[in-house]
Amino acid sequence: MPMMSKHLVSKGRVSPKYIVPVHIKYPDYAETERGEQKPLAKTELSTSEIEQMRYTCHAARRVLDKAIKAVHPGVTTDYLDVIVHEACIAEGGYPSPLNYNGFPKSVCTSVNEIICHGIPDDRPLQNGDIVNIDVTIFLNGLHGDCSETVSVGRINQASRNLLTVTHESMMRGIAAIKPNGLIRDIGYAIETYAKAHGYSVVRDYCGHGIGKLFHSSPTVPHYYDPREHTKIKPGMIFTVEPMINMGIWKSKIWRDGWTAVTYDLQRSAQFEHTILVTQEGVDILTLPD
Ligand code: HM4
Ligand code: CO
Repeated sequence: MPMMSKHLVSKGRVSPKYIVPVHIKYPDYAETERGEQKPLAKTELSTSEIEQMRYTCHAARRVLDKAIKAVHPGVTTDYLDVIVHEACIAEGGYPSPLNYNGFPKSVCTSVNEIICHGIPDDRPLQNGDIVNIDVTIFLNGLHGDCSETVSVGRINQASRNLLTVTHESMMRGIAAIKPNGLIRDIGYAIETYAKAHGYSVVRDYCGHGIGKLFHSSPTVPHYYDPREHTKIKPGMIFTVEPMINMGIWKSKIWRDGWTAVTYDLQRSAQFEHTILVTQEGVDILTLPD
């Protein structure tokens, strides 16, 4: 074990992967372990598909809530993976991360300085940690995506503030969504709020369109990008998932090729909803019922 401060996450061991029963409908990448096949030219959904999307997104929330309830000091992120894997199957769905571009597990679990795409392993969560659980389920041919960062046991005031500000920045980003407005309005609202609290916004990972594909257009930056002129249209479905850092925005990736960690090893938090743009405004699809 290398010398490491107790504040830092060390990499645990990754267990062998689980299988999904054959009665569950798999996304196209499940067997190839590659990305998604994109000749799905039409990404807009019909009215009935949007109703299906509401169901899928509610299922994602139920799965996430089960995982959050399991978070306690001493519990491994592997155990959270088992909970999410089984809960997705119990909903009749497939855990979207599993085999997506070779991702080895059914959920992303990102502890402390991990920004996103943490791979569940055998490291027990410690009192004072923060952990983001990012759940995506593929159900009825559609993906639904949500995440929360929660405390493990008792966390300090600085971490509590990070969680509060990160959640509020997501909600302000969502509130900035206006039909016929611009995608960049979202990042403007998030960045303005996060910076006012002394935090930085991750630039290397963005929100994304979601539906028949796990990741599609539009790309949704959580920072202000003045060059971005994409219009927000009714019927669009995408995620808002700001990653907010206590230190600088820069990131690096572990040698596992997935785990994104803050460059300065300070903590990062994230919250995520899948949203539908309506004629009037916005529907948050991944709220609890
Ligand atoms: S892969 N979560 N997330 N996340 N990918 C396994 C679990 C994963 C992602 C991801 C946030 C934004 C974008 C993406 C993405 C391509 C470029 C292949 C479409 O992979 O955009 O992937
Ligand atoms: Co992701």
